[in-house]
Amino acid sequence: MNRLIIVSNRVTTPSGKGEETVGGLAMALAAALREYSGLWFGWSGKTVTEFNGHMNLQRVEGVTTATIDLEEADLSEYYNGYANKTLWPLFHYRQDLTAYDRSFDEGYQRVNRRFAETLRPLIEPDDLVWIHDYHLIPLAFELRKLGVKNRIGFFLHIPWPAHQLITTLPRHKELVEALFAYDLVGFQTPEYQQAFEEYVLNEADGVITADGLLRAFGRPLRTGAFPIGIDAKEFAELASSPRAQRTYDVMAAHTAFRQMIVGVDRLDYSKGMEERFLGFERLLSDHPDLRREVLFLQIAPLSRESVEAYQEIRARLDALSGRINGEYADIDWNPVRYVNRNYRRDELAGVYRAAKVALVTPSRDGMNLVAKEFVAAQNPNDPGVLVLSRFAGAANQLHEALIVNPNSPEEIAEALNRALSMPLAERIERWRALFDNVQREDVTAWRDAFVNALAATRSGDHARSAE
Ligand code: ADQ
Repeated sequence: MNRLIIVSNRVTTPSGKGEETVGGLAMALAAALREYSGLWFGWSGKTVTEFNGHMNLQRVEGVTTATIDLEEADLSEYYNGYANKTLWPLFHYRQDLTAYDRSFDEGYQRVNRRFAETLRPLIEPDDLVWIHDYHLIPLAFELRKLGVKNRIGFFLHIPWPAHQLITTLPRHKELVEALFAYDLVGFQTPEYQQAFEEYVLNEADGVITADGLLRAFGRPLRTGAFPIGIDAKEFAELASSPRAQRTYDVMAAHTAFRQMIVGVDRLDYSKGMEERFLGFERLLSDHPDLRREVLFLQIAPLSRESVEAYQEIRARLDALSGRINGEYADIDWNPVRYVNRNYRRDELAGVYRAAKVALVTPSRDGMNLVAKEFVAAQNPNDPGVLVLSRFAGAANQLHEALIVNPNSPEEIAEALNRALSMPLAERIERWRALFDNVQREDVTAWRDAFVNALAATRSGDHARSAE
């Protein structure tokens, strides 16, 4: 078996025991590396005054990691700059929040070069290299310049935006051309894959060859849709662990038999939380009978706090939750419980299980793992209902959820009302179909599909076509 080298912006090494609070991507990558030998390369999360290329190699819980430190300027131009102020908002359809600052672009290229130069000596001839996400789009291009001929794959965890939107980015063509240095580029859904193809066919004189490859910039590229999943079995087990049970009991006692609606998201403007709060408010105003019967718990750990747009959304959510509580609360009931902290995964599983409804209503989302975790955590005999945005990649698989337009508080309120009164038989029927999908298309299926597709690409195509 080939060694696997995984590269992502940040390296985190979860133990897989349910104790950590890291996000779904980190969990998925660590799981992949436990199966294959190889290593995980990326930024340590630390900064130094001057970049020194020093690499820190470690072996933690069966996973070898190699990390580098970055400079402050790298952080502000690459991570907080081009990645999170330009690509993230644009790829989530927020052109209003997109910064088109040239120095960000330069920092982004510089960090990708630094990644390539430090990673290069670690790559052995038969290694498969798997690069993750929008921070590192030009990495294969930089590695090819240094003579790397290995098969290199890229997986985009966030949406690929519509053709017209990406053309608003200065030098969009260079960004797309850089993707043609890969052998395989994977997207979360066929829709994002098609949006990418459409760009290439229209803007770069691309063609689709007889064997299904996309050809442009003088190079062939295999693309595919690889919907990411969770470790459904592990998550279902976590949901009935003692720690989850304790969390469930605490929640049940404190909700005093009220029906709990839950939302769990990084505090990000793409997650549609404002409209969701308004949807819940609408439910309370339209259904006075429900007022003391329900409560909405929104868990939203702070994220990317040094980026202004994140400070703004935080302030707006603070105000909104305060306003709804001010309007509707009573001396013994608060309709909204809004919490900004992280929880252990087993506690989170207990929270999901205690909820009657999950509100997963991003305005755009590559996939959304919370939707899948909620499904996996349910009690099969009394499952809760998933309300899901049509703009989450997960809606492409989880058809039995109540699908809503996340921009419409009215639709959210209606779906909530329907979910809260759904008969047990319907809840069970919907949940079974959802769980079946979450279990079948799990993180192992995702990883194997991607790695096998990468291994099956013709090694050396790039070396040949670039000559
Ligand atoms: P994210 O935007 O981070 O991921 P998501 O897929 O929902 O979105 O993953 C969030 C993860 O963080 C989940 O595993 C969740 O359990 C965890 N989490 C959230 N709040 C938490 C809390 N308070 N305590 C502990 N854990 C918490 C990006 C893309 C998504 C895509 C993933 C994976 O934006 O669309 O699904 O990558 O590809």
